[in-house]
Amino acid sequence: MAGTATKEQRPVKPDAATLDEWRQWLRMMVLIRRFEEKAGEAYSLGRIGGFCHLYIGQEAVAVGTISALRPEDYVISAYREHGQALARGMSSRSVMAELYGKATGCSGGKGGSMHLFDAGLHFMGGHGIVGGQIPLGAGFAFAAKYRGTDQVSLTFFGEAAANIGAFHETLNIAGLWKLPAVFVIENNGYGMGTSVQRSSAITDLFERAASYDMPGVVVDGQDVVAVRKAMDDAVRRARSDSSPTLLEVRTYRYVGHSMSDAAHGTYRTKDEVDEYQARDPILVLANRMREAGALDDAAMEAIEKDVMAEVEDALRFADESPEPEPESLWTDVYAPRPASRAESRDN
Ligand SMILES: Cc1ncc(C[n+]2csc(CCOP(=O)(O)OP(=O)(O)O)c2C)c(N)n1
Ligand SMILES: [Mg+2]
Repeated sequence: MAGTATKEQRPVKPDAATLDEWRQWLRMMVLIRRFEEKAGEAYSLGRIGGFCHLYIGQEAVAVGTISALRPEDYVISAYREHGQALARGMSSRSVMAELYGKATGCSGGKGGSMHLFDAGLHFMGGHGIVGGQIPLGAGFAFAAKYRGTDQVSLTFFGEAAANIGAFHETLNIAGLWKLPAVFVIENNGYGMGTSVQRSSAITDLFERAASYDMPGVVVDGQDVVAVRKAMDDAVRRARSDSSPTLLEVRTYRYVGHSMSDAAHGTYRTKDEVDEYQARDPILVLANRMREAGALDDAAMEAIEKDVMAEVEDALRFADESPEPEPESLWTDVYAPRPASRAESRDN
């Protein structure tokens, strides 16, 4: 009922714990933004090689979803995953060093930008094959259910990946077997230079959930608070009822698909980019905090300063770290054979 704000509808003033969370989310989103800007610069200077897909503009998706998880829950993603790795708790140093291909990187310098892994944090990659991670994400959910733990599996993928066969096969089985999974479509409107309108028969992608007997939810990805709320509901369904959710987050990337295409490309207008930037997720949260009296210019400057010090430190660390030893080419190729299996086979 537009314009008839009753007492109940008036926004409740956030309590201290909420404001504290918002502060953490703001810092994390600023960290991801500055980290990515500096990674882009380092790429242009030839310090980072190979593929590199920046996350600038999409920060609220990683922060709003991952912050709802417990440490033992699983996270798996595609190649645009630097921000998700940071939001999951990987250090700026280990992510930057991986982008630099250094031995101190999270994957020993052998994975690079698209293959960030940290099994201790249950961050299961970083995958370069479009949609390849979607069945794996369901696999983690199946493992949790099979073992009787209450872990939840969160799988990220782009809206273009939602057109591949593995998406449909996975959601079918996740719906049928009631897996504790949250499937997040990061709908940034484009798969490389092709808009969702040109590649999908329906553009309300969350509606595809109906075919797989699971709730389909859509949320504004410029608003981290809204993303978190939708994710809280999805996690509750997964953990308590062992049931999956398809969560479509409408987001936007401000920069090119990867380092090889121009800032906004020929497939979209600068006006379109400007429109999203006017509702930048960092700005939206910062304004919300200012309205609640929880942020002023000095506090924002302090966050920026603190974050820049962290990113500069990560760049220095990556720069000074050693290259992987040539012998390391032979390690981490296959998992070591467990001793018990080795014995039974040899006998
Ligand atoms: C199986 C496969 N096909 C094609 C590619 C090339 N490719 C890399 S990214 C991409 C677009 C994917 O777009 P989307 O899923 O929307 O994710 P976004 O890049 O927008 O985050 C394509 C086609 C690939 N890596 N793997
Ligand atoms: Mg996309």
